[in-house]
Amino acid sequence: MRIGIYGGTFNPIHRGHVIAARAAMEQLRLDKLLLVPASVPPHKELPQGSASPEERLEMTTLATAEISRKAEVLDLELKRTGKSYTCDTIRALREQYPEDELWLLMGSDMFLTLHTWYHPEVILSLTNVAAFSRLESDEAETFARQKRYLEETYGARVDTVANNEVIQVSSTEIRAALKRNEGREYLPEAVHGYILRKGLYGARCDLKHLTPEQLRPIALSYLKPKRMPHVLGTEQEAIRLAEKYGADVTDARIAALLHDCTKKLDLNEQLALCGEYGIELDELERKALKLLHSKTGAAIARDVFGVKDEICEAIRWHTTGKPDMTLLEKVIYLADYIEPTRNFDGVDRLRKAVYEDLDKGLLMGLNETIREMEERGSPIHRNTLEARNYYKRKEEAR
Ligand code: DGI
Ligand code: FE
Ligand code: FE
Repeated sequence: MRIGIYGGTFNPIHRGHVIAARAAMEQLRLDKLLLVPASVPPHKELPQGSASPEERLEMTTLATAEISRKAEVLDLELKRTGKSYTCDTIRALREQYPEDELWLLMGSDMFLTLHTWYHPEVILSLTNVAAFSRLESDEAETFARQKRYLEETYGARVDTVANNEVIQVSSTEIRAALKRNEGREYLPEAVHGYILRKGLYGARCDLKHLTPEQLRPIALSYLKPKRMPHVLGTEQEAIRLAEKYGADVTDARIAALLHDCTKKLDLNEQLALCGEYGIELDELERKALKLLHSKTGAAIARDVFGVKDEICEAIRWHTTGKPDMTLLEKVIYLADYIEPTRNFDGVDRLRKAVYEDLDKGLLMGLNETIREMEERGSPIHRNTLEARNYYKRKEEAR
């Protein structure tokens, strides 16, 4: 495998990093890219008002949504105590990947001072180096000289990654912009949402009165990158269904954006939220992780975003359904089920039914869930069964 290693303070990670990372993946034909947020960078003190190491780790993870599915974030520098030295990181990664081709990525200023780093001979004996460079720049000659020096002195293998698009902005400038409530265009969407939600770098945002457009980046910041397309797809499907069946489009969008906001939490984290919000659970819910996120998601929607009851209820019932659902509840249940990235067997038949007759689609969806649960040997929740029986009787009465 060809593996890229991209370290940095990432305070915060921004579109300049994203573009550089993508250029490196493509030009070096990397099979994997490891992003390594630094804990205490050896060459500078972190400015006051910086994000914590954990927050920088989380933002870096969110940014991978705009880099590649092959990008991973490592916390090894954050776990190590004391200063982060690149040679220690490279030693650890070489041990983990003894047979692979490693490429340490860095900006041009870093590249030009590489021989002054702590143990450059160790670094250069364990990994190749790729420096980002702007074509048609006057640095070409300095670059070539440094490349030759490193090759001759350390037997290094050095390459360059052309990076013309490089966004001419630094994290320092972005932090200043965020303080003025600007800077959105320089940041991956979910990273910007995370900064607003946590009030990092002096950014301020009233979470209680958001339009769907304002809510979208913040909602994305709750998700694992691989779930983001699903939630965006659910928003689009909810708009179409709300328009077709006359539900409130704004309410549908807000419910769709928040419906899975607690999905990435594990069982203990879910149970802690249930305790905090006084959510009652039956025996099955206490051990079926997947049944908890709709309840905790509804609680977060109300508590953090001040969302009105109808929207919270739509989130609350999106996994199991229930008898006698409101129009908005049906729209969210079904948008979640048939949004464009869903691709299970029979999804097209279900899509067709949903757009012919909402209740017919709903019954089909409920039956499909029950069939799937039976196939997997998972216990079916009471609400799912009651919902199915209710809509079955309703159809028979027509
Ligand atoms: O959160 P999503 O994956 O987008 O979708 P969802 O909220 O509809 O969750 C789907 C999962 O929930 C799926 O893995 C099956 C599970 N689920 C749905 N109804 C029941 C259920 N699990 C059990 N045990 N019983 C149910 O009745
Ligand atoms: Fe869900
Ligand atoms: Fe979902």
